[in-house]
Amino acid sequence: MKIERIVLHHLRMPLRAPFETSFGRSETRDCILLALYSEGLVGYGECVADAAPGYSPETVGTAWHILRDFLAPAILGQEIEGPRAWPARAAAVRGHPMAKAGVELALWDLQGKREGRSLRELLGGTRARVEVGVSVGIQPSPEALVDTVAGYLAQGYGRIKIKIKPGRDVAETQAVRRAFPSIRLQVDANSAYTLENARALLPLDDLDLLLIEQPLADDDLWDHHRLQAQLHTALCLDESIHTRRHARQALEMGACRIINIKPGRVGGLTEAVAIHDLCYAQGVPVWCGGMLETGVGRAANLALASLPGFTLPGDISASDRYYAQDITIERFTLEADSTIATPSGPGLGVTIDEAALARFTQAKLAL
Ligand code: OSB
Ligand code: MG
Repeated sequence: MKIERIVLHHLRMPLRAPFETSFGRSETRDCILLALYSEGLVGYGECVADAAPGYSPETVGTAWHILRDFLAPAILGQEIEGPRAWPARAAAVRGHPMAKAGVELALWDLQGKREGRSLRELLGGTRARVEVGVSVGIQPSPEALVDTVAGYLAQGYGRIKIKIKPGRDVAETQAVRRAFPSIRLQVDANSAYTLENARALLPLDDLDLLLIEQPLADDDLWDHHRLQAQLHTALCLDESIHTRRHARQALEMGACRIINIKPGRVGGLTEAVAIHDLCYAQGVPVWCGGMLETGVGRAANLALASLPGFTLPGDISASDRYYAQDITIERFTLEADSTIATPSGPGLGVTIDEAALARFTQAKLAL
């Protein structure tokens, strides 16, 4: 396919409720929507870099620069066989996985539209519906957290993840476990602890959690190995895993027993599927993480999570958990069994709501 034109949109969308993690609190969510034009079709991709470098070093600003000055010139006006050929071409740029993943996703959407096949089919997904959970931000008190969790359980979410940070961890998790003794529960620290102060987390080991996500630094596989050796509960890595090589080494080292796969963090769906395949072959459970995606990124995550190794529920909540107004016409809704249907239309299977897109666009660049 020949890529004739690329348009970048910097979006800022109001969240329905503020989202607080160990690295900060947001009331809005920024991202870049990419549109790649080829032979009468448009493919869309979402670059999940946030406004601030809290979760990862990338931001909307760095991704805009890398897309405009390096990644777009590597593909604009040129032929490319398809999305699987993109990682090799993008390899001249070191790092910046979220910027790269945005382009790759638009290429997957184009390929699906050309062939009349859904992204799920292209990736080899096997399920028409995927199990999902909800990621609950840090709340003002343990009581407020229990109330918030009760609300999501009432909506039908069958798995709850709560965000923790030092001083806002054990009492909160115990309160939720006491209120709901049998729910599927997990916690996410977003790298807020050191091996020394992670001792405070040892009481979590008695709460029958599915996993403890990324307690220690993003660049620290070894201390995750040391912490895992002190716990019965499985550690799950998010921020530490950027490539299939990291995944292999983390598993060999015993730094985790579960991996959270996010296409943006690993540079795109090709690498995401490779990490899935590696884990699936070893019987290691994976699940699809989330970055508060719009309907575009959400459609992709649903397709990815339909692969057979995604045996734990994903952070892929219904559209209305995040946004009163999304940029896709399609909205993803929760079924009674805590699943969401994977889109079945060609490519991502979503249509852009042009009025909503215009409303949320802060800046636009046509290349
Ligand atoms: O660590 O999984 C994370 C959101 C933004 C950045 C990092 C993370 C998250 C979430 C929310 O936990 C997942 C979602 O519902 O999209
Ligand atoms: Mg996480």
